[in-house]
Amino acid sequence: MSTEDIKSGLIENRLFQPSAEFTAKARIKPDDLKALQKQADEDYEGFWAEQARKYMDWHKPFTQILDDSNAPHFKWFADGEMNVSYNCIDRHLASKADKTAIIFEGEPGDVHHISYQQLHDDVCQFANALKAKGVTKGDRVVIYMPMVPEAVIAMQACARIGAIHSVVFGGFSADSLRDRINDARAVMLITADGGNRGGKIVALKEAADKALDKGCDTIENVIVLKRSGQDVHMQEGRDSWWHDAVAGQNKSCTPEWMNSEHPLFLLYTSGSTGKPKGIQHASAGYLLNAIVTNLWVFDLQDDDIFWCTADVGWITGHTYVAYGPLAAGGTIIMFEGAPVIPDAGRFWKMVEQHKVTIFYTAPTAIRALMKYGDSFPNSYDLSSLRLLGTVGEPINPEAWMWYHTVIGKEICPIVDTWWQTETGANVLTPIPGVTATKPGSCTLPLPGMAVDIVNEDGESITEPNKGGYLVITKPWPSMARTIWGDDNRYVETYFPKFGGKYYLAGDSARRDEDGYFWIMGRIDDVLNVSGHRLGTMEIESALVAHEAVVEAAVVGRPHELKGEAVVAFVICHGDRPVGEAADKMVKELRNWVGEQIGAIAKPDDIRFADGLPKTRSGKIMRRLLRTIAAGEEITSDTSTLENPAVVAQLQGKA
Ligand code: 7RM
Repeated sequence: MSTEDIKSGLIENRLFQPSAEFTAKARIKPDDLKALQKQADEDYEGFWAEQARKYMDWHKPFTQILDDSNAPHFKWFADGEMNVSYNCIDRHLASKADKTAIIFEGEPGDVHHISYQQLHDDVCQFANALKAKGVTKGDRVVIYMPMVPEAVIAMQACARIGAIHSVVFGGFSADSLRDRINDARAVMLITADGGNRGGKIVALKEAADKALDKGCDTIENVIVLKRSGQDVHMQEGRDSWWHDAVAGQNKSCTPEWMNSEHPLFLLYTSGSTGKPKGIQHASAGYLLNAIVTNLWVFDLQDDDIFWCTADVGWITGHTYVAYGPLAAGGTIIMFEGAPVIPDAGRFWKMVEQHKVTIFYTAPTAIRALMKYGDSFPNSYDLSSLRLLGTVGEPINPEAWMWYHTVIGKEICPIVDTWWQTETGANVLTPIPGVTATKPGSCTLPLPGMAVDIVNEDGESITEPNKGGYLVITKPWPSMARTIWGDDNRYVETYFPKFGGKYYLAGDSARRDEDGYFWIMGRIDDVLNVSGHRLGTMEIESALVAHEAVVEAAVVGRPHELKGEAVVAFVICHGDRPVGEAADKMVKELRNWVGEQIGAIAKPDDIRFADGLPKTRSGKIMRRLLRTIAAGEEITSDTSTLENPAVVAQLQGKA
């Protein structure tokens, strides 16, 4: 598909400079960034090698840097040996044994601090428990847990002994869990009786039992953490409690020295076909980008309290909770619950209580909390905050400005970080003490990252504001190595064009006059209306720029004359408009979009609901919306929806 003339009707010109105070204390100042960029431009492999030596402890130093002999299955530092868990924990013990590594808060309000020494002991004990159950290097271990420290302990313990973990988000159904266990041929499942989420208990063990009953023949052992305390069924000979499994285990466990390229984890992510892909990451390269981005992008310093709100079931929870900040010696917050329990002030109350300095969340959460008004954030002391971040989707300028003024009090830089499960770590992002930001732009590539926007023929698009394919033109250490068990799918999905030379991100993007990147949407989210190509996200941005609208999703519906018709699903501030109010709002929004982008982009159909169907990680389920827009029967699994009730509203049935 050509993205050549994706219409771009929305140009945002506000520019926000980091304050002199922020820059003065930042790890990366303008000259540092220049030096890093210069070095990366001149000798890109040498640049990464230097970072790898500087920021990681090697058991056996590498002599090779990039190995492209089996491209696009690239290798980095391939003859080196190290251990990820050693680098996240042991590396800091001499200087930071008593420093808090994890501050945990459960949804019910229980708070627990874990020092680096304690984390070391817990990880070692659990690693020894895994070994006692026969788990060895290369075995796959599925982790299906609430957002509790034991989830990180389990991940780190796997890393310590070279087992490959696959974290399955606790909101996924039994069927999804079963498919992932079977695809990975996992030998062990680690779960909990239940977790607290949204004021309810998520019955994880019950779902796990359902999955296992439906045939997960490779699973030999199940370890169950007692968290919620409810009754669960324990199968003799297969299931054991976490506390029993670790009882009597040694608090030290020599790390298994792993080859740099040994798979650290699989993380399943949905593809366009529906069959989830097991994205496979390597050890050393992954950890390297995780460390440097925590230092450069989040400016993580010794006295910071870093709260990335992502669940460990997503890549963000791997790179900015479980691995990166620990490898950088930081203190993280882990929160088990939902942001609106007991009320929409929960995040802000926690920021005050734990004196959070760096806060990283998704636009969907920002918009949801913005909807509750300013009084919640205004009733807490947010003055500890010094840096904010967003990830997961483009942030609309209105939400950006709210985040900037109401949460950041106009003094915190905002890092809008573009990246993917497959990239392993941030790719396009501001450097907070250096880059001037524009609301809605993820700004510029990090040093060492070769990002471009190209046309159908793979030629760089230099004309400002012209859309094209977002590509990464050189390999980088934390890139995915393959799709588990399906090398061909990896090549076909990510290197299908341009002679297999460029990594195709699957997003469309444009660059403005300053070279800043603006993500326009997924390539498959491009509509063709009467021969005009329109990015769905552009129409969405136009809709949310209207004062009545909180959130919008736009999809296409087959149309006899136009090719595709534009269907918009819209969430308004306050009550959902119905009857005459709805008709009036439809007219108003159609005209508005007409003014903002052009008549061609006016939605043919606008539907209002209380929320959009989203995955638990906050991504709009576009495939489901397309089904609804086309008036077809829903056959896909909607069990993982955050808010199943809105589906009937969007169908016009409620
Ligand atoms: C980290 C994560 C990846 C997709 C990606 C984009 C979208 C992510 C941004 C963004 C605009 C951003 N991994 N995306 N970050 N779009 N601005 N800052 O989300 O694998 O789950 O999703 O998310 O479409 O391709 S992911």
